[in-house]
Amino acid sequence: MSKPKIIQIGSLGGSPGADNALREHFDVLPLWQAADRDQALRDAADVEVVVTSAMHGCKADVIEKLPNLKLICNWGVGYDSIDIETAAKHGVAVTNTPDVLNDCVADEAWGLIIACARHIPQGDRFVRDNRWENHDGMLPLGTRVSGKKLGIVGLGRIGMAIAKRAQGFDMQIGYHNRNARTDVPYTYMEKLTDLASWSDFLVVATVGGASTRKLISRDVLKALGPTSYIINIARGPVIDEAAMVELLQSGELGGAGLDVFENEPKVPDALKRLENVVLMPHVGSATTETRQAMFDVVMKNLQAYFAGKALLTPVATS
Ligand code: 8YV
Repeated sequence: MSKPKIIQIGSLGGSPGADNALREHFDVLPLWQAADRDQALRDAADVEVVVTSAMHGCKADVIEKLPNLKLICNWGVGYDSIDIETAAKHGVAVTNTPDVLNDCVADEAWGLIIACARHIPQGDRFVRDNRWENHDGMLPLGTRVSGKKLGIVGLGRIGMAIAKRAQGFDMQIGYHNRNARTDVPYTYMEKLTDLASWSDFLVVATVGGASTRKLISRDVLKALGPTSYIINIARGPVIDEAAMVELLQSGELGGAGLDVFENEPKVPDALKRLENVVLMPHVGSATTETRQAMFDVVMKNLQAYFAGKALLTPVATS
């Protein structure tokens, strides 16, 4: 029996074995390897399914060239790099991988909070460089985390997992969403600047895309102030990155723990030169267990589609 055809926009190399598993079950057109991308898409006019990821996305140019496209399967929860409006216009369903990565992304947010406040990367370098052994100065004092105030921008599934962990640190929790939630005991703040000036640590856990672009503006960062930290595990463009760099340089913002950036994988050199930041290469979901779980969701959606069954995790496209 012939295998169903799919187009893969880019490698799912972040999930070991995923590319092979797709090839085992499907007749895969690896678009990133095509010498002539447009020709490859024209030749694939009968294909109904595209597999992609947050990094590779799926733009209108692909959607519009595939007249039989019915489904875009995203390996990742955030789908801001997929042109949802064009997909909806063409009746194309989109699936993502929610929930399975909440814990690991929340864990990484906490890693960044502690790493920033307690200078973990600097301490590691201090020991490796033999500065401790040589009595060469001291690591600067850190900032207490336990008992402090944690602000969460975007109290969704990942935001809730971050808040749950904060309870173990005896923290007060405030949050900002478009609307207050009625099912949580945390303090809602309608104005983002109010949440920022209240917070010791402000974690960004909101969706990406046009609706949240530069939501964390210069004013919000200034309200956070010189003794507080911004942590971002969501999407780079949610923060006004240029303003953040300036405020970190001038000391008007205390520090930053960043897993995501405006133009990945480019990270501004000015950020790399700063001591009060901890930088990670967009790896919130990057554990063996979670990456496998994400791929399992992709596979289940593909299998459901080709079996004519309901999709597991469809995204609302309109
Ligand atoms: C990426 C992510 O999928 O799920 C998301 O939205 O950002 C990540 O899990 C992963 O980093 C590969 O791009």
